[in-house]
Amino acid sequence: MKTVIITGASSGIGQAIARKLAKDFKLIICGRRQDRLNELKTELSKTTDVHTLNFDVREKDKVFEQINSLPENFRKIDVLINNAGNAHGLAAFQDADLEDLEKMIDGNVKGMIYVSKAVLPLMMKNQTGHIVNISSTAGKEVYANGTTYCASKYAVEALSKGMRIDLLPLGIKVTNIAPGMVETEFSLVRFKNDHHKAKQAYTGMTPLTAEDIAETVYFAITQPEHVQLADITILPKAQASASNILRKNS
Ligand code: 8X3
Repeated sequence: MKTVIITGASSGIGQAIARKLAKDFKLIICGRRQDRLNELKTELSKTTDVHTLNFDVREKDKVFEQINSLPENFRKIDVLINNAGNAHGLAAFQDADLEDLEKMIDGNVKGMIYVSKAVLPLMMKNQTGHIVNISSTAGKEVYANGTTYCASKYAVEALSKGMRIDLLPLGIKVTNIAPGMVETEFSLVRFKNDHHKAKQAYTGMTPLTAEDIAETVYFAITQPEHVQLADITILPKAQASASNILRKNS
């Protein structure tokens, strides 16, 4: 049975991916919140072997230490799902909090680099493997008040393309998945726990769910060995671009 490592698995899209993959894969679930990882492990252990790793992708040393400490039966990694990432604040560049901007570069870009660099030696030995990077439509199109979130996701797009080129001789596939609006804790984090603002983001329209993205990830990683889905953009029916959203009664 193949082994998949998923970052940001303690909630949202990462958690939905773990649930979706449990019937066919062994899982290494990584996240910042050990209590949530434990709950998920208890749930999914009924179906498959699960190992938890507790780190924030921004903590370089911890990322390497934890991944290097994987037990022997979890060290042959077949699939890496780089899912961890967040938006912090939605503000004009001149007004945005510098710490928020740093958090997005540190987590969404540097975190993805750390995890990939830590996992790759475990994958490279096999001459096969698959990396799935969760990007965003914010990596395709810049929108007002989103400068640095968009910059971080543009970087994810570049990392996906660059990894696909560099990992070609190693037999490792790279898939970039760019979702539009997905209702998870994403907006709650972006709006700093303001439930009203978070809810407003999806008013009058039906956003994607974390499960929709999990289905897409499952599809991408269960293709025949010779098939490499390079880039998938997934939108809700009611969204055509960052600013073209069809809302009822608007
Ligand atoms: C999340 C999608 O539209 O909020 O990555 O940038 S959006």
